Amino acid sequence: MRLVSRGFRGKRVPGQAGRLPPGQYETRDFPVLSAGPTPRTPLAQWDFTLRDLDGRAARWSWSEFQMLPRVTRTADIHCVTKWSKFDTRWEGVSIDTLVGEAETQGIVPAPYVMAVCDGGYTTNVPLADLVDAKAMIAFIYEGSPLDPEHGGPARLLVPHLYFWKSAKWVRELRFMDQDEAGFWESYGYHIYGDPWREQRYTGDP
Ligand SMILES: Nc1nc2c(c(=O)[nH]1)N[C@H]1C(S)=C(S)[C@@H](COP(=O)(O)O)O[C@H]1N2
Ligand SMILES: [Mo]
Repeated sequence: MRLVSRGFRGKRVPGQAGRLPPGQYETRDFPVLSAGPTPRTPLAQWDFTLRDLDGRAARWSWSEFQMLPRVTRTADIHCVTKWSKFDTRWEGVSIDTLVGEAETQGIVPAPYVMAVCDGGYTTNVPLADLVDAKAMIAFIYEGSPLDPEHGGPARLLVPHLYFWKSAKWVRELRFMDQDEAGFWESYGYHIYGDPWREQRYTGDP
């Protein structure tokens, strides 16, 4: 009995119960999952755009982007290939800040967003899932500039949805009046992707 109970204790960390969404396992690694080669855009050519339905754009160069207020956040991330990683620490610019700044420039938000990346990857997220401190454009991971393999110089971080929504090398958020499928969503992945409801594939509840 003692061995069994010791083994049981070894696998269970107090306070971690309920942190793992259904069907997921915990990993300490940080796997790299990319649908294509890692783009390498020099920072001097990097900019970030928020575009509304009329095509009006708010744009920040890398140095302008660096001057925006920053947020830090520790979050658990959940990949649809079933790994989850706890307590990842990120720093970046909150989407609230970007939308707020864009609105002062006359950009009109819309209820859906397509994230568009260097290399052509796209993913769709409702605006409501990006605001109220739910998401950021992250460029620092665990205190260091984000590795290119993990989306550096900057990636979208939306940790409450499956990690494919956290678009690496993101360059633009484009407002849409209706939800549209991005890259993986058009190949059969769920249009929304809530890990707690296990929305992995099209047709999952
Ligand atoms: N631009 C871009 N973003 C992307 C991907 C990609 O292929 N291209 N893969 C997505 C998927 S499926 C996952 S699980 C995560 C993986 O991020 P990581 O490589 O930092 O672990 O990035 C997401 N963002
Ligand atoms: Mo993924």
